[in-house]
Amino acid sequence: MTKEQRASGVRLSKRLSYVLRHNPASIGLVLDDAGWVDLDELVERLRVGGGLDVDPAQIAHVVETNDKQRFQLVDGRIRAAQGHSIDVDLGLEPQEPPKVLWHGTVERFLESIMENGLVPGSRTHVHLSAEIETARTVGARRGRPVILQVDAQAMYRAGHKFFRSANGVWLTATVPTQWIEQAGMEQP
Ligand code: HQG
Repeated sequence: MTKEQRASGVRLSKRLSYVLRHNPASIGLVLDDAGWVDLDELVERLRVGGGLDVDPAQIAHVVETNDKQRFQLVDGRIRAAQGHSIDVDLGLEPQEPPKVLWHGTVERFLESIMENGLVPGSRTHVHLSAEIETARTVGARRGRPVILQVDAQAMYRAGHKFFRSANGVWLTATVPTQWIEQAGMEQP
């Protein structure tokens, strides 16, 4: 893959994330309750409503090669695996999380997080990861990453529900402060 092909794949992935997670209406698209839409319909709406000429094979390629496996393509239908701000029911079964899960954030949010817990913001869930490295990368999108350790097992035993998306992201409604501990701050 050339550098340009990779860049255009990333652009298309971002566009798909926007449309399938946050704003299908922006191109006149309607998702079903679980967030799925026909691939052919998506292609058509991207062309007519979004002024973007892509074919189904290009989208399938992005789905396959996406670094975080952000999309699912099954039986000619596509959806985002997680990350939604619009109300969709991914149909995930609650499951027992690992002992600890990690959340990457930045220092400017800490005071509020330590006061209010982790809240989903515009998304439907708080996003957590089983690997500390992933949390570091997520935090680093906004600045110097601060890693929070979530006592997921104890939270689970206290009755909180956890879900694992198709691409391995752990989702939960909120994380009250009592289960959060700061794991360490990156050196500049
Ligand atoms: C913060 C990307 C103040 C939270 C990533 C985060 C992820 C609070 C921000 C996925 C807070 C929300 C999600 C509180 C939480 N007060 N700030 N009480 N509670 N926050 O983007 O977890 O590449 O909605 O720490 O990889 O950063 O797009 O969530 O900084 O998996 O596929 O509020 O997005 O995936 O930000 O990222 P986001 P996130 P993709």
